[in-house]
Amino acid sequence: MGAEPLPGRVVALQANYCLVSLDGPCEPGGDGAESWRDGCLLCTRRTRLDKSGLQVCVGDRVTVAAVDWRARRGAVVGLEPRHSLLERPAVANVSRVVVVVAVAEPGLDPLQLTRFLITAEATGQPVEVVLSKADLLPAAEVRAWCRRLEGWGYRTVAVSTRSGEGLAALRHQLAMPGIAVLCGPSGVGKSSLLNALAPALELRVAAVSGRLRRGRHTTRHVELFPVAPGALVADSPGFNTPALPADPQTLAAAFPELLARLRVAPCRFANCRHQGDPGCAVGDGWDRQAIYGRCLEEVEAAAAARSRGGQGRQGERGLRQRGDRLEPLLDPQLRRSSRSTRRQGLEQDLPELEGDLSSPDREDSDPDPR
Ligand SMILES: Nc1nc2c(ncn2[C@@H]2O[C@H](COP(=O)(O)OP(=O)(O)OP(=O)(O)O)[C@@H](O)[C@H]2O)c(=O)[nH]1
Ligand SMILES: [Mg+2]
Ligand SMILES: [Zn+2]
Repeated sequence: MGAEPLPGRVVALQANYCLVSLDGPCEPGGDGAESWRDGCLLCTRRTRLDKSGLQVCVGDRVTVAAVDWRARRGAVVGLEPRHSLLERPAVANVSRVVVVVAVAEPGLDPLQLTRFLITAEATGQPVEVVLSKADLLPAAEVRAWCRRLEGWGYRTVAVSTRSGEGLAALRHQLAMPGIAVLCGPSGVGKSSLLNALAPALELRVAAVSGRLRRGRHTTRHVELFPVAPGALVADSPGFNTPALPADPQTLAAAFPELLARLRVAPCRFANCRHQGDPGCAVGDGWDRQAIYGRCLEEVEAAAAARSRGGQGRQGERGLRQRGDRLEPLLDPQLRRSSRSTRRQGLEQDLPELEGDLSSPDREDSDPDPR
């Protein structure tokens, strides 16, 4: 006690605690997930840290004080700036995002894959695709998928934990220093892949179910595991419908094949929708044009709804109904939120902290299943 705070990394969040791996040599996947967790410190987050508005996320670099070595407890007292952030699943300081989709069971939906890729692109880090369950489709069809996704601009590797195909290439990719996140729909085999690469981890997996062969939300929280010296991989809970960005420019920036065409020549109009507009440099007939169009419509509809919402408040002439009386509507910044609203806000900001290892958090329960 009283010693210099020790640097480390948050590897999982559990209720109001976080699991921190202190800096130093860590054994890559050596003795399994349990012993890797046992080597970490279960840390509280000091209120001072909370009051500063900073929220700890898996992947964050932190400092830990008040260490009780026997109980393997401590307190997070400092949070270092992040160099990148994947919003969902929430992981800080990611070095690459690996979007995993199955070629079958559940079937590959190019729109859903695109939504995962858009979230991944927002990190500004390299994005790769893993086509899992390659054993479930004829090799020629798997190759066709790979070529298609490479045409979108993504390095793609087909893998199967059943046949072993592609596992050596994936191991090589994940062994690069930094944090790689495996994300994608439930049931595509993310945890199975980690088990195949590091069998000692013994992560929980479960068979897909139902007519659509969907996953069962088996993984309940994000957790980092060492797979090679300096290399951590995050397993994450699958979900179905990643959110889209708020504005069309950010959306366009998430389509590498569109950006590649714009680099050759710009469109005539700065606000070009790239949907057959006059003077569009992107042109027609690109593979994801229709998918881009659907995403764009959704982004535009959400923006229009937001601006209508603003007008709506003005239309109420500054009054709102409260029970059976009208009261003045305050500027949202001045309004004091009710206790329950404040709590909801906290839950939204800290989805992981509300769950624990035994109860599902927001990450795994999809609000609008498809
Ligand atoms: N045919 C086939 N099945 C696989 C393969 N890899 C995993 N599976 C099966 O797919 C099912 C789902 O695997 P999980 O690893 O639990 O999937 P997940 O992506 O981690 O799912 P969540 O944790 O729910 O997000 C299990 O029954 C696995 O045995 C594969 O390469 N081929
Ligand atoms: Mg899983
Ligand atoms: Zn254009």
